[in-house]
Amino acid sequence: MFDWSVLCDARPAVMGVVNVTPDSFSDGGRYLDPGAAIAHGLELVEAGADLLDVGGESTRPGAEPVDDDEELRRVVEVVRRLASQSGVPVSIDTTKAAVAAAALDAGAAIVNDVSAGRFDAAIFEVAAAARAGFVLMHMLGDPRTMQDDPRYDDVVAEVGDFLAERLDAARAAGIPETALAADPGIGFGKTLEHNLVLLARVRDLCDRVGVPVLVGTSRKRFLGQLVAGVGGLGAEPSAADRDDATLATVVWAIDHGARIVRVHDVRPAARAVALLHMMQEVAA
Ligand code: PMM
Repeated sequence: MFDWSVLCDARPAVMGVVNVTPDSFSDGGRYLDPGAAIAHGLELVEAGADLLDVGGESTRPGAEPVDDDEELRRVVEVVRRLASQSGVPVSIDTTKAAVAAAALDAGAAIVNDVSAGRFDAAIFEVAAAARAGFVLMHMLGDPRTMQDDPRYDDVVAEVGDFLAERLDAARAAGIPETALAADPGIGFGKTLEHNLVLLARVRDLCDRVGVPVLVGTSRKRFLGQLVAGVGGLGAEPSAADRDDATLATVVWAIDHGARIVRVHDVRPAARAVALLHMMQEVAA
């Protein structure tokens, strides 16, 4: 049975991203070949990843959905090989119960669902039956429309309410408490300011949800906007040039209560998290 406390109680965990997609905003097309994706996953573990997140459907704003067969074709072999060879738990980044079931069968230990069970209700039962871990993420609407003028009265309260409600639904479907993690969904139906407020108040969110919080800022657009705009540091950097800004948010999130960070560039994040953990121990 998967238990988050084993992975992230003593020390925060770094989740390395393995996108087997042609169109992810950050690394689309680079690891579409299963061999390349597997090699990349193994490199991320070498670089210090505590777990790997394999995804076969891009969730970037405006992305077109992928059907079950295509998503299965992309991810199952990659999950199977990484689960048996990498030595770390593998999560499947999907919103589909059929894909989650096949990936868990192939050795995945966690379901990472950016819809938090809203797109395919059966996904909770699939995870419960496999005694898998589950990440519930907040998103406003769906990827096709989420960035069309997102609005909140109080983004932290509303994201917290959503996660609390979805956590209850997951518990009701039989997923044990220790298997659950929650994620504010940075960039999923949020403006630059919404993302900033959620990060600034990630501690409040941790207190609210009572399960480990995962934060995924890696290479996201708002980092480029921040560097160029508020930071006044020149033109907006491309996705591949946002790893330094990502690192700053990783350190912030961990220092404010997050227990899992999802990143593309694992090595600096793993080093920063280890260092931060040591400093927190000394300070305590
Ligand atoms: N971000 C992306 C995809 N999956 N899952 C979780 N739990 N949290 C995230 O922030 C998240 C995610 C988009 O990034 P990618 O296309 O580079 O994988």
